[in-house]
Amino acid sequence: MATPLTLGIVKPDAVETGKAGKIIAYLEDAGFVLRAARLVRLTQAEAGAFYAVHRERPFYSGLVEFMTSGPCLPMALERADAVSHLRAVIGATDPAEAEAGTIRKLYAESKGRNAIHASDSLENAAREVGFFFTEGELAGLWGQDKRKVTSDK
Ligand code: FUP
Repeated sequence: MATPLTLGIVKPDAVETGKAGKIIAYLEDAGFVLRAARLVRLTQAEAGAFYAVHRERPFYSGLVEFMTSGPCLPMALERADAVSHLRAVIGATDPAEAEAGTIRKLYAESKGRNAIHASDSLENAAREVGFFFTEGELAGLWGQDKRKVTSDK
């Protein structure tokens, strides 16, 4: 069975303040392999569609505005238990409530500008990885040489 993928996004606040490299290093140290990644500037339509599940929430328009305010870095991340493990290492939505040592505690500014997105279920991970990356990219970047993933780095 294929090792599971999840979607992480280094959000515009973290890219703008030069924390993208630190966040990628954190993720690699936590055992994630970058299967695909790209710096993108989301349009209003793209950010709105990505976060459509939140469209009735009061923070939705601010969220879309923030996510389109500068480049962000979507990443297809591979690891055993990828979805649950990425959720664990990013920490709570609000960095004030995030556990010490989590990405949001280390790098997020606020609940709205919180450095990183992570898919919250296997179903959403599949949808969100597909939102940014094609099957061809995911397979073709690594080809036959894709190194084995270790789960407990
Ligand atoms: P999370 O899964 O931790 O990213 O949190 P949610 O899916 O609940 O929310 C998605 C994004 O909406 C958060 F990352 C930040 C933003 N948000 C707010 O700005 N205010 C809120 O009260 C809740 C979420």
